Amino acid sequence: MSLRQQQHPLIREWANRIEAIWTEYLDLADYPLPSEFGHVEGRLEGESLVIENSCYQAPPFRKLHLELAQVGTGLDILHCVMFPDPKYDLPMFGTDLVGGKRGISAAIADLSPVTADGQLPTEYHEHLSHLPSLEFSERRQLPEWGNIFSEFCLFIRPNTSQEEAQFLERVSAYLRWHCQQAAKAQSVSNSAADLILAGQRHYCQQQQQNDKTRRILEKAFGKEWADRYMTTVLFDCP
Ligand code: 18B
Repeated sequence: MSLRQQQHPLIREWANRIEAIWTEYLDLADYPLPSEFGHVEGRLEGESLVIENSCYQAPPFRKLHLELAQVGTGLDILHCVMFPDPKYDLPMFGTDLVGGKRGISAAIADLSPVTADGQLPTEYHEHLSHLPSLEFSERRQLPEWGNIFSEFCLFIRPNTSQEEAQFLERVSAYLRWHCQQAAKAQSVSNSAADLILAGQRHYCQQQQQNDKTRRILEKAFGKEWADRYMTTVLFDCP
């Protein structure tokens, strides 16, 4: 049985949706991850961790990464990042779901700016600021490294199935819009691309400071592996 079948229903549904939207809008080709990182199982200090990675490339994206993970039999994780080719002025789409039998504790998704002024492209800002505002009973506070996220970042603990459904609808809308914008993106000058690349590097460096992610990887695979994984698979830069 695949890992996905055993995971929290919201994780399974979000993973299925991400792949369906990618397939609908993008021309997917395999992205070769180092073979040791496709399917990984680790166990140190009695904590087992299973990771399943899917990775694609599709213009104008350099890399599309979807990862499902399970710690022991209790903690389920979905992680996904879309890395645009820096020749295009596109934000970073990222999402993380963490939870288990007692429910999802963290549901996060954002379209994050990478330009020096910290602003999303005008069309993105315009579109996102006109979406109807949503009620969630529990919004969560971003950590300090999370200053990379936009004002439209959703970070909640869903407390009802209705809130789960509302999260899923809104973040699917983010992803669909992003794919539609990407399809018509025009490439920028080399000097603009250098700035975008620097912005993507900064995004990755901030994400690498997530100690909650790092600790789980370290417990199952050790410090060195965890660092290599975070800098070459989760948040790498060309
Ligand atoms: N992440 N997450 O991806 N993380 O990867 N994640 C947690 O209820 C993993 C991303 C983000 O409060 C938690 O507190 C593991 C992306 C933020 O300090 C755990 C992997 C984004 C927080 C994990 C993984 C992102 C967070 C704590 C690799 C956003 C809150 C759960 C498979 C675009 C951090 C909780 C804080 C939390 C674990 C964000 C356990 C192992 C792409 C902001």
